[in-house]
Amino acid sequence: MQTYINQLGWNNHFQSQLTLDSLEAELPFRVTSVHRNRIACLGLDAHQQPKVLRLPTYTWRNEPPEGHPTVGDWLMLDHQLTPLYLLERKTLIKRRIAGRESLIQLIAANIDAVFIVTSCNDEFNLNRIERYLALAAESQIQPVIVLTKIDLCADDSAYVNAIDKDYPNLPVERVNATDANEIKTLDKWIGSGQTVALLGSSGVGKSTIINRLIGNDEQATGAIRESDSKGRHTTTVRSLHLLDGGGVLLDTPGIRELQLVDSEEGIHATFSDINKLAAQCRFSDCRHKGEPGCAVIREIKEGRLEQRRLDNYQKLMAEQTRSSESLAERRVNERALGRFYKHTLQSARRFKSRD
Ligand SMILES: Nc1nc2c(ncn2[C@@H]2O[C@H](COP(=O)(O)OP(=O)(O)O)[C@@H](O)[C@H]2O)c(=O)[nH]1
Ligand SMILES: [Mg+2]
Ligand SMILES: [Zn+2]
Repeated sequence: MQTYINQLGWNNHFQSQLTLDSLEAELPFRVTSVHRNRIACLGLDAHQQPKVLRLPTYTWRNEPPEGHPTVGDWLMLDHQLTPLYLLERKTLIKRRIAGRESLIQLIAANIDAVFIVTSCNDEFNLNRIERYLALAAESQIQPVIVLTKIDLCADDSAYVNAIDKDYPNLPVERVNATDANEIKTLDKWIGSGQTVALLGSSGVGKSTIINRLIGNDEQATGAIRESDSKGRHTTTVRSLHLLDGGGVLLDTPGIRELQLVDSEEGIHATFSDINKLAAQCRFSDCRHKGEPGCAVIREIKEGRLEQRRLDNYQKLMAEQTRSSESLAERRVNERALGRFYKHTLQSARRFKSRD
């Protein structure tokens, strides 16, 4: 029988990181939401009772961005419920953010599958879907496309075909998210102890799916008006939701700008067909922009590859290279700054001890 903690997603990957001593003296808690100044966690206390804990994020103020707890993380606590350390993550979803000191934002940790939620209307966008696919592939997370609002669409086959054509192995589920019966088709992706993150634009039905699956209206839902979207996003915080059957769902607010960072392998994997073709180009540094003997352009001319996909591949690669470069630069600067502080601190101490 699965224990409560297993239902929350605890498994061997985490257990194997602990010594026998820490298994006795420490308690694993899972981070269920992250707010500006605090995080919420769920686990069993020293009396084996389920407990919701709120901890100040202040504890991690000196950690680099990747050392901060994010939704889905496992955090070890002592029996007094003081946080000790984070366990090594199985998977991590992150993005580049502009104009902030840290440059990256952790979106979620320890995710087993992502539902890329998109609706059968103008919101549907293959370029955006490919962005999510690259993100999932980078962390080797199973992607599932969830097409919502099929009840509002006369014929959804065009949307299904558009995905099938380029990604024949990618599972596509078509649902009316407001219908609890139809939503059952998603159960097969959410085994006990599995954690599934729902990603996609605002208004596509992520919170609606979660409410139907957990059987109550825990998450606020609603149509958003893009024209005055200020504060109108119904979901504002990332949060985990435990299903009766034992699966865990992660709701996210629509992410307006999902900039890729450290995702080179994920992008390569998503566009592996173009990669294979590129190996047949006459020049090894072919940019597929009209060079002679270009296998990629030949494929486009013969109608077997869409120009759109090549464009998006190159765009995502350029973006990820840019973000990864500025991130690397930032890390070097941070290390240099660390040395600088240490140095001035030491001279200040020396100075002090002299007088
Ligand atoms: N008819 C219909 N309405 C839907 C469907 N999915 C979501 N909605 C509606 O779309 C609006 C936005 O849904 P919400 O779950 O808040 O989207 P989120 O921003 O992705 O969490 C709500 O009014 C939902 O009732 C669907 O499959 N069919
Ligand atoms: Mg929502
Ligand atoms: Zn080429």
